[in-house]
Amino acid sequence: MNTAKDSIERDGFVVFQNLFSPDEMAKMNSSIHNFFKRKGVTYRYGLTQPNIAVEEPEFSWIISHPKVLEAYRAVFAMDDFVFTSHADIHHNMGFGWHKDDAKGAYFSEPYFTPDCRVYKMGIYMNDHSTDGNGMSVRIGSHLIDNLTDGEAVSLATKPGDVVIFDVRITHAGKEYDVVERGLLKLGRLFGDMNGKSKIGRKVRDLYCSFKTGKPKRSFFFTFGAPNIFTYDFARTNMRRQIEQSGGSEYVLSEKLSNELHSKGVKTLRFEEGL
Ligand SMILES: O=C(O)CCC(=O)C(=O)O
Repeated sequence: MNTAKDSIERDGFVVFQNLFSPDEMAKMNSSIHNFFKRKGVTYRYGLTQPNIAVEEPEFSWIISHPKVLEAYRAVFAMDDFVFTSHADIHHNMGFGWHKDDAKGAYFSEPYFTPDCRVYKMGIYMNDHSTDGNGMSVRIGSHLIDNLTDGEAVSLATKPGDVVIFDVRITHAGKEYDVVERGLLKLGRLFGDMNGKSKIGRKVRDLYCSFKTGKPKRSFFFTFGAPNIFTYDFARTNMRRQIEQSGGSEYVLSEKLSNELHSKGVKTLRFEEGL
């Protein structure tokens, strides 16, 4: 029988169905909605909030949820793993094919090796079982150092399902269509090189609601095996999160750390700085 560990090591991802209840999904969706009413970083006319695990306690229950930890125990096939402190929420963000390795900058050693086991969880608020707008992956591409090899599949997730994927896998979110690309181009003509203007974002929000009825919302966070690959990823990713969020905090609250420790999961304090 194929275990979750077999699947993630062979394919680079595994889907767990119905991990969260409808009530839990409604709570998560409403937390993302309310958060973005008051805060968030506009980028390519979508909204994101990096470093949400450190900056916003409202999302802690998800990271330390017993079923989340059970799913991670299954993919690692061991109890010993570490929360990297990486977590972000997204609203109408679009992504082309990429790996979450910062093109190699997240790691200090060659990382296309079996010891690199840094696994991200993606939770999608909407039903992507037929629209192809959730996560797409190239099967087995976590073992390949390019963005083009591997059969591409769209993951047909429903609210409550989660995807755990190797951060080295080539993956994409919803790609921008011709109108959205046109909007970005128009913005650039007016000097908005990275789609950061709020007006542009509002226009795109209206377009997305008109096109799909509701915004695409998602939540991502990362755990890893206790080794150099995870520690490198955690530190360099935290630098990126701080830079993008404009914040300065990088240590998890005592509350979330203690919660994870009480369930046998390690956390990081970056005691020597970033
Ligand atoms: O929005 C998505 O579906 C994919 C997100 C993604 O690719 C990322 O966070 O690296």
